[in-house]
Amino acid sequence: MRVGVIVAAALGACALLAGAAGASHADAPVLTGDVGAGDAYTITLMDASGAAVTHLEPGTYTLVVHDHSTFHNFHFSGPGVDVMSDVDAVGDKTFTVALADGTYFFQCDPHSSQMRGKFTVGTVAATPTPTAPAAPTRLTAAIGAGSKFSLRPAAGLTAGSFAITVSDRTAADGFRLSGPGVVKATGIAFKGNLTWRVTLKAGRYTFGSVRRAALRSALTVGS
Ligand SMILES: [Cu+2]
Repeated sequence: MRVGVIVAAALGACALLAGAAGASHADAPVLTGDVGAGDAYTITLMDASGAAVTHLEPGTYTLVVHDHSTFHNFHFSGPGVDVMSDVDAVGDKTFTVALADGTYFFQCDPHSSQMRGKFTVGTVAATPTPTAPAAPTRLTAAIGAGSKFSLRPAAGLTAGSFAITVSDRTAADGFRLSGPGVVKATGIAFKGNLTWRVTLKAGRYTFGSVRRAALRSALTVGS
């Protein structure tokens, strides 16, 4: 009788330990912190799907940090959590972190003004991330001797903002671009490089010689 009671108590303790260990490791979603790849001043925190973390439910997570640089580090902090990789060291570190309602921060300590991010957990509402305006599509245009002109790329373009670098290598003609919402031309006597920032709409544009309409090509911009 006495022996039976002791065995039951020991089994119960084992089951409790196994349960706690399983909850904190095997089932924990993985978050991946990445800092300083190629010694760049970049820091990111991604969820298991590869998306930037903006909001999480409270719980236990496995934080895997990839620290690629000897002058950056990954420092993660917030309610109940304060873990980091070493600034001098390169390598991977894994932390088990319990996230509670609140705001969490990650940063590179030596460069915290520019290398930082944050996200919210639980009842704290996510702050909407402002979407950065898309970078303009870069095109290269040229006109040279004999009014020989080019625009690259001149196919597969879709409506949006463009930065067109124009190289006008002749004082006998200029480069012209026109179409919906845009009429741009370099001076005939002008020689040199300049950049036009334009918005191209879906439709048909022409580009080429300022002097001779016959020396122009069509450019179709898709929607
Ligand atoms: Cu840094």
